[in-house]
Amino acid sequence: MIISARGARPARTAVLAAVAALAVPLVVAPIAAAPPAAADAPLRVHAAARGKFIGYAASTSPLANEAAYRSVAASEFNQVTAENAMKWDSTEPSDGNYTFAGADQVMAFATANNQQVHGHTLVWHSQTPGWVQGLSASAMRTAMQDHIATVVGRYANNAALVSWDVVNEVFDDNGNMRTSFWYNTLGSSYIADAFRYARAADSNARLCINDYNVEGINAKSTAMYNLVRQLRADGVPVDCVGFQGHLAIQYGFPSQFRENLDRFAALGVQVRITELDVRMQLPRDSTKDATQATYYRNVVQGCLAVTACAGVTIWGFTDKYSWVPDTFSGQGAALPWDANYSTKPAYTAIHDALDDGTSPNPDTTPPTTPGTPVASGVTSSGLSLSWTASSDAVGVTGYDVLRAPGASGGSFAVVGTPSSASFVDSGLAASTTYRYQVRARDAAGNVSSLSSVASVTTTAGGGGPGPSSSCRVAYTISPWGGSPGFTAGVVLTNTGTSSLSGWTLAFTLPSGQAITPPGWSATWSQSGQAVTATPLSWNSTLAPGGSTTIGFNGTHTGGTSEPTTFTVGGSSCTVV
Ligand code: G2I
Repeated sequence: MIISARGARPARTAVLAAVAALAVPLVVAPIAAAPPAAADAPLRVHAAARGKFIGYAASTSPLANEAAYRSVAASEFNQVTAENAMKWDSTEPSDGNYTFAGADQVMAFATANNQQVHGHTLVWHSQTPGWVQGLSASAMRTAMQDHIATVVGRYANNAALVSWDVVNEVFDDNGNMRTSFWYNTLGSSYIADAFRYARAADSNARLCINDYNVEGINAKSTAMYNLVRQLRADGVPVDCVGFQGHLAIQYGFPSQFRENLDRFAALGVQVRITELDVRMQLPRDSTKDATQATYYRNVVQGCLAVTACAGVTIWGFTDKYSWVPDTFSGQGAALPWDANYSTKPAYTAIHDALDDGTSPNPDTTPPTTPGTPVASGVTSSGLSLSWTASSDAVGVTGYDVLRAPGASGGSFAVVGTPSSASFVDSGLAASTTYRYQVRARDAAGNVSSLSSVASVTTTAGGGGPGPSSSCRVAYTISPWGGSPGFTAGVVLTNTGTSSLSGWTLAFTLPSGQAITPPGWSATWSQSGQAVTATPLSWNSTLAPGGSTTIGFNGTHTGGTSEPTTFTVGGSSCTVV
């Protein structure tokens, strides 16, 4: 509680500076290699010990270019949100032309540093290109479907991506629906549709609705509460509510913050603070810093007190990169690190709220590096890996298995999290080289260095009649609660060794099911129960290992079973 008592805190800045001087890529290990006093462990160690995430919003340029920024980001946080790089104007600036450089950069940094990624944001009135805003109702709905299917589908199989802000800021401060171009064109139904399209594209990611000025109990948060309750009653897949937390010391701390989290938790959703910052009138002084610190502490303690609260994300972390001064004239200094990466009382407050004595001696030592994985039982589509186990003073809780396509190039992504030192991989392409690495983790969230890389080439397969499968289909059907409708998502992957161009996917819909045109990300047609999908220009070529997510809405007369056989060009695909 006494935030000014930590005279030794500047040592953290020195540690970080030393880390910054090390070669990238940075992992958590450098800080733990010379364990500081237990109470000086980074935020992520304490947060993990409490079962929460502690996140930051990543700014594209310093994440790519600035060692000091990267070192704080890597060492202090276990979750990241792209501040701008996953928004519509970044990912689909013109109709059907997708660009993922910034989004992929955040994914790669997160994977290298064992961080989860929260996707932000799919449907918003801001930072959405003009071409979307002028569309007719049916074209706008199709554009939304296509955008969600493509952006969510891109990361659906990436274990780092754990959640999405599906819709953002749908309310005015008085609790009325915001009269955005979305609402004005489609009415409020766009909200439920967006969640259904997102679920169809990724059945695992947690799907969130997010807003500001909803932290306390007020007209806006009550409107949000009623909307979430209704959506869930209608069977709409809303899993989570994000409270942005853009606070200002001159306006006071939101009233009934904890009670507000509690009432949403009682609806069965996860809650989280998604964009925390606490601005002040400049210049800073020690009194304002102390008030700001109490706000940060209150938010973290509120989240800790509510089981359904998953964690807290800070909107940035250094005053060097913050949206606040550009938006609120004369205000700023909103973040826990100043523009020179020195910590402020706000940092100490967050740290000490997370480290409140329930974990008096946090484990900061990572497990030893596991051995290089060794492959056995290699077939045309799968293999087994095993490796020499890591050791840990407290105990290894599991491993991450990372895989990259090809003998070189291609980035590593987590494909499995076994609890012991072996893993079976499947769904691989024949005659294809893959690289594998493993790392170990312990209960406190410490992660070992990555093992050396093993390269494995699958066998040619064949032997039986006909060619081996060179496509894979993951089909997801999401029934609409209370109505005879459903949304279906199909992830089609080229598991062959050469590019797949101008493909035609065919399957038979179970009887009683019918497609409601037009579907998205493909040209769909149905004749009897036979369905075909042909690509659009942007997804007509799938490179080896590449995939595309397509989908459609449909109706059923009671049954929502899935098709069992899918073919591309007449050859059967593996179904997962
Ligand atoms: O406005 C604060 C946040 C409120 N909740 C949703 C968040 O997504 C939002 O983040 C801010 C970013 O922090 C800013 O960085 O969203 C702003 C856009 O509404 C972002 O500002 C934009 C500037 O307006 C653009 O001029 C600039 O090109 O950032 C862009 C990239 O730097």
